[in-house]
Order: sequence, then C-alpha cells, then structure tokens
Amino acid sequence: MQEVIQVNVLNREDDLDNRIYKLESLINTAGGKSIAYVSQVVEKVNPRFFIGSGKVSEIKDLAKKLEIDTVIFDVELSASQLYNLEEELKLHVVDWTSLILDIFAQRANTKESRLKIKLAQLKYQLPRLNKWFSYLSRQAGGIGTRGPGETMLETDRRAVIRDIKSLEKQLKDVEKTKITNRKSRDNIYNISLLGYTNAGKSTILNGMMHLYGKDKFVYSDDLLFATLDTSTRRLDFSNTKVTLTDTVGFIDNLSKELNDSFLTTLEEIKFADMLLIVIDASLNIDHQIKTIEKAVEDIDLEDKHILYVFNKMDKIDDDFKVKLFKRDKDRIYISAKDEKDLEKLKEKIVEIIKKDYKKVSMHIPFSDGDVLDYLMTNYDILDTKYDGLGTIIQFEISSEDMNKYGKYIESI
Ligand SMILES: Nc1nc2c(ncn2[C@@H]2O[C@H](COP(=O)(O)OP(=O)(O)OP(=O)(O)O)[C@@H](O)[C@H]2O)c(=O)[nH]1
Ligand SMILES: [Mg+2]
Repeated sequence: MQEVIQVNVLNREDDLDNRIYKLESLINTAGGKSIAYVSQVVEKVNPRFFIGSGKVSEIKDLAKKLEIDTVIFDVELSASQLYNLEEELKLHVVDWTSLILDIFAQRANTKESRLKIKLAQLKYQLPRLNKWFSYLSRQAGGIGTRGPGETMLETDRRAVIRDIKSLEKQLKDVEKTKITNRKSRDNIYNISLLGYTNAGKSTILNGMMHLYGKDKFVYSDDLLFATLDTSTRRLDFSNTKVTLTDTVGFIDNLSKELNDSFLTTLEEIKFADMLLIVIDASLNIDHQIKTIEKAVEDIDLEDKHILYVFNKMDKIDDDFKVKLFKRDKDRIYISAKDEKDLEKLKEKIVEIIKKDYKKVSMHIPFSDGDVLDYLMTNYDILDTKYDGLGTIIQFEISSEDMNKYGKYIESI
C-alpha cells in the first residue's frame, strides 16, 4: 500500500466530510492509503500552487515528518501548478484527473476500454507537454532555443498528436460495431441503467438476469469504476421483452478528456426508451442527482421514460429523507440484493411500458402466421376468436407496434 497525503480543496459550500470520504475512496481504489489529511477552503485560486503558499509549507513539513513522497489533490491542477508544486514540495503530486485515469488504467481489460483510457491519458498529457516545452524554451533563453531537449519535446508532441488521431480512428471503428449492434435492438424496448459510480447498476442488472435472463453476468464489486464498458442483456418479463444496458458510472469534476471517455455511456442513453437513474440512497442524494443531470444535459430526454431507482435502502435507518425527494417523477425504493424488490422493479417497469399501450382488436389472416406468432409471444392476449379468414385477437399494444401492424386493427 502506497501511503499518501490527501489534500481536499473546497468552496465555502462544500461538505468537507463528504469530500474527504470521496477522495479517500478513490485513493483506496487506486491501491493507496491516506495517512494524513490536509484541507483548505479556497476562495480565490492561487495561480502558482492552486492552494495558498502557507498550506504548501504545511504539506512539505508533514511529508518530511511522516516520510511520505506522494500527495494527492481532489481538484484538477494546471500544468504549471503541477510543476510548481512538485518543485516546491519535492514530492510526487497527483491531481484528481490523473488519479481517476490511473484507476481506469488499472481496471481497463477490454479493447474498447483500453483504447479509451489511452486516449484520455494522451489528451491529459498533451497540454502539460506544452507547458514543459515553453518552460524549457524560457530556460534556454535566446541562444540555442533549438536545443536537443526542445527538439525532443517537439517530436514527443507530434508523436502524441499522431497517437491521439490513430486512437480516435480505432475507437470510431469500435463504435461502428456498436451502432450495428444497437440497430439489431431497434425493435425491442431498450432500458439503460445510469448513475453515480458504485450506486449498484451492475448489481441490478445481474439480479434481473438471475430472475429474467439467460445471458452471462457482468462484473460488479465494491470499487469505484468497477464497470468500464457498457454491456447489454436481454430480459424476458413474461410477455414484455426488453434489453437492459449497464453503463459506466459518473463522478463529478470530470475533465473534458475523461468525459469523452464516457461517450459510449451517453450514446447508449440516447438510444434508450427508458432510463433507470440509480441512486445510492445511503449517500448524498442531491449531489448524485446533480452530477447525473449535468452529465446528460446535452441529451434530449423528452421522449424517454425516466424512473428514479433509490437503491441500497437496506443500508439506511431512516428512509424519511429519501422519501422527501419530492418531484413530479416516477420513483421506486429498492435493495438490489433483495429479489422481492427486483420483482417490484420489474412490475414498475412493465407498468410504465404499458402506460402507452392501447387496447385493440386485430384480425390476422391465416396467411400472416408470422405476425400472429410475433404478437402471441410478445403480448398477453386477452381474447382469441377465429372466423373463416383468420384469427381475431384482443390485447394491449405498444405504439411502435401499433404503427407497424396498424392495418390489422379492427377496432380500438
Ligand atoms: N447493501 C447493499 N449493497 C449494494 C446494493 N446494491 C449494490 N450493492 C453493493 O454496492 C457495490 C457496488 O455495486 P455495483 O453494482 O458494482 O455498482 P455500479 O453502479 O455498477 O458501480 P460502477 O460500475 O463502479 O459504476 C457492490 O459491492 C454491491 O454489492 C444494495 O441494495 N444494498
Ligand atoms: Mg458497474
């Protein structure tokens, strides 16, 4: 276990305990251990170090006393702040973005997630490389500005840009396959799980798979960013067939580079008919909701059903606070570890899907047996009759199928 000093930098409104907990969880996930906690409320950023110089000396003394060589911040530092801090402290300085990148890098185990993390790392490095470049030119001053160091950096920079382009192209190809896969789900009702990291999305998917599916389970663990890829599973809610997609969790203060690596999550969301917004009821609810809403703010959610799923209800003593979450929104309170709750969730999902259903009577000629087959397997048929030409069935139909099979309708 690598021992580190953790530094929380706050606004006046931030809740210190919450921030300490969050940074510490990420440090643990990355395989480190916080053995000293430093924090500062920063009203005005010190351009040189981000935090005040007094704080910097405090950290320096602390590190010497505790014999620690790494300090981790919960904010993103600019290239020059990183450089100045390392020079001043003579310590290894890690900021919020590189900490998360490090966790991703450790965890990435599919082609797609490896490409994404590599891309995010290079994008993070590029502007920092630039800073170094200008720093070195200043040092060199005038004569010999085209020295070997600089040439090397310029080459590095070009190599990085080239690698970024190549990775972006490879990712596009991966995305193409995803689009094809999504197309094949066009005719089925698609549900996406989304939410803060560690809220329980993968646990819900696995629980549902156990009850209503046949595919293989997805990875879930008590770690931040356990899931780094989206994956879709088919579920059979008796006569309602759906797909359920697990996505990469959100976290706040993500930089642009990292947000880009979440793109596939956002693409999945665009494609979904229903979103299950999973919230860990045992942690700060408003904060999670705010982070999620910010992440999806550019996506048009107009025509999607949204169900708020308050999870881990078994962990809270007083569920009053959660139930105060008053909005004009569909919501459900569950524990993903409880099968009965998952059944309730399934019922709720089916109820929402069927809200748009209309009761119809259809006449299907005997020659269109495939249509009858489709309807019989996908709907609860309320009544069946026959005449000389075909079958007359009564059932509640989705609006999509209503458009598709409208010509068979006898009465609504
Ligand atoms: N007590 C309790 N623990 C839960 C519940 N649901 C999930 N967990 C635990 O919470 C941890 C995180 O669950 P995951 O399903 O991996 O969370 P996730 O949302 O997929 O997280 P990421 O993939 O990291 O974004 C695991 O240790 C689960 O066992 C619940 O209802 N109650
Ligand atoms: Mg997960």
